[in-house]
Amino acid sequence: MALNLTRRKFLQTASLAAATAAMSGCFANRATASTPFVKKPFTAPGSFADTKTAVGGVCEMCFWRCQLVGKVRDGKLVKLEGNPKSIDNGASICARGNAGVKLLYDPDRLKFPMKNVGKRGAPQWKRITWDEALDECAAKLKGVVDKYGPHGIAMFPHGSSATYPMGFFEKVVGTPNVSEASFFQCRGIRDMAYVATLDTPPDENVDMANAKAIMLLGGHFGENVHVSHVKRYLKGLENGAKLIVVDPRFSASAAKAHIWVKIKPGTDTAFLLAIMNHLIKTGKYNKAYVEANGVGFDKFKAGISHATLAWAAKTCDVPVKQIKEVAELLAANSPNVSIHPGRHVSWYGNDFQRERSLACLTGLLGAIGVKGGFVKGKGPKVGKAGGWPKINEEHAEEHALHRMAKKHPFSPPGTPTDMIREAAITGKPYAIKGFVAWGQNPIQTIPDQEMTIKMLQQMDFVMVCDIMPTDITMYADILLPESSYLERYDMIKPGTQWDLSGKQEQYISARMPLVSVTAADHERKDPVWITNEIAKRMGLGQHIPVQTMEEKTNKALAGANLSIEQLVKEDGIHVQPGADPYGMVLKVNFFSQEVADAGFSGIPTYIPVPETPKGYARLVYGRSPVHTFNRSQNNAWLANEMPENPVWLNDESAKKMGLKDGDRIELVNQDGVKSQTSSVVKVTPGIRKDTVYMAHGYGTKNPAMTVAVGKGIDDQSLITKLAVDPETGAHGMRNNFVKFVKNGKVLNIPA
Ligand SMILES: Nc1nc2c(c(=O)[nH]1)N[C@H]1C(S)=C(S)[C@@H](COP(=O)(O)OP(=O)(O)OC[C@H]3O[C@@H](n4cnc5c(=O)[nH]c(N)nc54)[C@H](O)[C@@H]3O)O[C@H]1N2
Ligand SMILES: Nc1nc2c(c(=O)[nH]1)N[C@H]1C(S)=C(S)[C@@H](COP(=O)(O)OP(=O)(O)OC[C@H]3O[C@@H](n4cnc5c(=O)[nH]c(N)nc54)[C@H](O)[C@@H]3O)O[C@H]1N2
Ligand code: SF4
Ligand SMILES: [Mo]
Repeated sequence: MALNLTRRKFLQTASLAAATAAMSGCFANRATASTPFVKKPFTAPGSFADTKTAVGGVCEMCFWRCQLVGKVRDGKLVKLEGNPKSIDNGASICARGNAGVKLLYDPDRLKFPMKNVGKRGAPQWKRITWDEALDECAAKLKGVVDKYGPHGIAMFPHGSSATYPMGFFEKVVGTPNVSEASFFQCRGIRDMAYVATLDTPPDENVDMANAKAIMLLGGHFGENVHVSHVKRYLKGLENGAKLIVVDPRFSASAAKAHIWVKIKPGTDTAFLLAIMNHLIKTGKYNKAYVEANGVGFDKFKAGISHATLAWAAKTCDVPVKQIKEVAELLAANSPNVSIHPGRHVSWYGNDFQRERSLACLTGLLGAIGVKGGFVKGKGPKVGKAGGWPKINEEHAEEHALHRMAKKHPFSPPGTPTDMIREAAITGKPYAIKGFVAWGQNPIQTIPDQEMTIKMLQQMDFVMVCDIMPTDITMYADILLPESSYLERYDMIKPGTQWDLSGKQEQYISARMPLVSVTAADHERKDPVWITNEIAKRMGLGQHIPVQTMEEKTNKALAGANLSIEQLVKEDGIHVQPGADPYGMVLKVNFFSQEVADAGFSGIPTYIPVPETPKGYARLVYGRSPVHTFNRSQNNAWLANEMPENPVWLNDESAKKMGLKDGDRIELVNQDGVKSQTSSVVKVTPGIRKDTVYMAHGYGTKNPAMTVAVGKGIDDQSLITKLAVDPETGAHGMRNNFVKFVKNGKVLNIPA
């Protein structure tokens, strides 16, 4: 009772303070967030000694959200560093994090609200006022809702700035047609498969730092860069962990591996089933854990007994000896093994079963709640803030396309992308006529660009809120410029740490502006302001939960007895004692009745992928260590590091094709779609003959991205054949095949 009262009082004080702060700033540009400086600057090296240190930065060059400080000289941000107080990334940040400075001052950034007076896809921009832009967005979106219902709107969000508007569209407007890139093209399958198997989504931070063995499927750490994640992985290797990397390509991780399994793409589930079958047959699994916590183990055991080493060797094109070696190595180090759950897992359309297999293997080894295994660090409690009331959520649920069609019962939150696109194009089972992209670039993020463009062209209205003129902005009717992550209050980043320092600690950081957004040459605004202004104009202003980003931040911090002011006093990060991450026991659904009842295989099953047609190789993709998807392509510093994406080709194949390293080429896929831009070949023994590889995110088409336009090849433009994972409705994107084109001549790839 007393605590509740105190908390309530605290909340009232916090929102009062925030309201006062908002009032005092209401005549200036609304986004005039003051920069919190520390009184005694952190030691700054060399020429940065004359700078002031701004604290409270949280990076969003990618979604790992490392904690930053900014070096500011004469009001200008000149350098970013890891916040030395961070127990997560520490003082380290990656190349992309560093280059945030260049994004902030990129002359190509969106500056003013714009109206497209040309065509979608071939825009002609006219600068308009915020009032004009907001009036038009609200009127058009309301028009769609009035005519077609709330489900007539689709929203494609991604990133921290999109969470507030997403709440508005889902809960207040009431549309289910929200497709988040992080779920449907990234990790949604993984999370749902682990929940079906272990009752909880995985923490990517499997305890690699304390593992005796680590296994990665795909997972190309070093190219996939998330600072504290990579630190854990490297610490594990430093401590002597044995590394198994399963990848058709000699990735940065494969280069560090004790065993590199050069697997045939798409066959990983067969590989995992054979390992599990071998461990069971030879009695080398964790019987104690399985007996105590296994569900449906006998069914599972019988159901995978066909998966012999010889079968998998043939299916996966891997020697029997090597599969056995991997199984024995895992068994010898069990239970202290990190079976990494992966992150980008939307691969082939058979991915739910692979992710279930990974979770089952974790359980079979008893690698749960133990050092080196599947653990979940307990983070600190923070308050919820900026949550919209559930005015129309019921309407949304009733109109969710996958529920109406009784499909994809394991869909992650939102609606499967493909169902939204289909409905929009066919008008069935209902019309979708209003489109909002907020922090997502669906042109390069979602397979089958032609379908995406068709969907956009049939809309009555398209609104895009972004910071850079990426390709999706070319399809906007109204384009809204947002302030960047370095200029706004935004989100809370809590976390936990036990493996790097050995101390069990938790932290709470909040994104604060490192520089002021106000300037004469632009009119960027933050997502709370933009969303609220649209809500008011749609006649929904009475539901607005917070007035400003600062209020939202303070409210969330109040849940941890903190405030912005207090956090600044603590140099931007509050650190408190943590909790023991070990000891967790989870039951393991080896056979899942729930999955079986939904009409799928309740025992993890390998579903074969389409074979590579003669003359082609399978196109797979991954990360450039110095870029984040497409979003960083215009960053001059990063573009300088890797201006285009070389296409990896097996050296023996290259020789037969007459291609040399560095030759300029184009690609053409199985549907005759040719890349609109070119790149160079990287000739290497480090890739299978049936596979070619390139980094994702290149090949920008928008001339407004003056650094990036036309550089490298857009992998997505060649992914015309898509797969949909039946359990989740998420996309599979690696069932496309390409040939090389040199000087206009199509070159077959030898088998
Ligand atoms: N072919 C292929 N497709 C893929 C992938 C792949 O590897 N290959 N990867 C998949 C994965 S794992 C993911 S997570 C997704 C990523 O998908 P996206 O998130 O769509 O990828 P980005 O290219 O980063 O595009 C994000 C957009 O947000 C904008 N943006 C950046 N910061 C802000 C901000 O603060 N506010 C606003 N309003 N906008 C901002 C950027 O300018 C850009 O237009 O793509 C998926 N799709
Ligand atoms: N620098 C940088 N780091 C990033 C990002 C970024 O944009 N830039 N994005 C972040 C995000 S959102 C995500 S989701 C992650 C994604 O990063 P990951 O989760 O590591 O992505 P994967 O698709 O698992 O890994 C790509 C690797 O899979 C291999 N591969 C292709 N097909 C197969 C197959 O059939 N089987 C196996 N075993 N391997 C295969 C490819 O050769 C490649 O080496 O990266 C994150 N980190
Ligand atoms: S990993 Fe790099 S880009 Fe991602 S949040 Fe950290 S510093 Fe920023
Ligand atoms: Mo992702």
